[in-house]
Amino acid sequence: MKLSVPGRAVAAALVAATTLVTSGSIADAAPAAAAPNIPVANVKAHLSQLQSIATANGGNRAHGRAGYKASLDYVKAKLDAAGFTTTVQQFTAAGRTGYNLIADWPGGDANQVVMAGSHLDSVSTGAGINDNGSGSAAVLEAALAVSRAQYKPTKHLRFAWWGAEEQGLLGSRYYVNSLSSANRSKISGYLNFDMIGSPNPGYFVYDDDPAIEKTFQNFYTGIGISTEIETEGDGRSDHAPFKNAGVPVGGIFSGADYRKTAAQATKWGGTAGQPFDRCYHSSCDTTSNINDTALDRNSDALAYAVWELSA
Ligand code: DTR
Ligand code: ZN
Ligand code: ZN
Repeated sequence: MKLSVPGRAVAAALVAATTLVTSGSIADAAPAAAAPNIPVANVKAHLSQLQSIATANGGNRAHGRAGYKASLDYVKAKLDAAGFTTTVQQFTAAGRTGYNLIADWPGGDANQVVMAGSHLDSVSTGAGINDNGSGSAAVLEAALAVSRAQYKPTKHLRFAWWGAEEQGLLGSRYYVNSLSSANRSKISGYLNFDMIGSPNPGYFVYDDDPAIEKTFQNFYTGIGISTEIETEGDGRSDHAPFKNAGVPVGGIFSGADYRKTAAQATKWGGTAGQPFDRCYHSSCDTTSNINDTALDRNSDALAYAVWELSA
């Protein structure tokens, strides 16, 4: 509507509002597309592939090792087949070549970019299936769900898989530093997923940005799960470079090597006095080191936030 004719604009808005009210149901208005349920079997199938990649490459998917590049090639092929525009960003860190994978979903407002990302590297001591095959597989499956739905969000969607997180957030920092300040300011939010299928899970939500936090909170409230604020990892994952550059950030986390308290076991189940992930950074971080219920809920939370924040 033109601002030069405010009277008309207001009148038109009133007519529209009246129409909605008198028609008796807001269902008559075109509803925003609802986020899909993410099939956890698909997420687990990606985890099996990442496990096989580690097994075939010396037991890990670490920065600078063959298992990392093979992981990236696996994710990239899925995205290319689904219609994403993918970019591999190469960098050098700790004397080895590293890679970030960026996948843009064509369309949406390029001045309002919503990003969801996870680190794809493991430590060298294991396959890294909860840390962080879980986030990587869930972000991949959410991206594939965008393609299946042929979702047309208002904002532009971008998905990312970071290299060299375990070396000190090197891939995500490289990406943020590589953006012009104009392009940085177009990112309306960055959502981070690092460890979302912990075997003795908690449900933690980052509290960095109130609107993003509220979005995740609404999801968990809707499925009857109480959450806690994530305080353990401040600055310990790939959202930190974005936050430091002034980008609003958020995310979810199911716990690492800290122990679950009795109060937490009462509300979430699981075992009090045991770590959320007893295989954190160990050789037992395999496909057996995943709680399917947590992975399922958190994958759905991820998709919900992507849909809601880009609508
Ligand atoms: N950055 C993770 C470990 C980690 C520990 N606490 C948190 C809290 C939130 C996200 C991540 C983490 C790793 O990759 O080892
Ligand atoms: Zn780690
Ligand atoms: Zn991690």
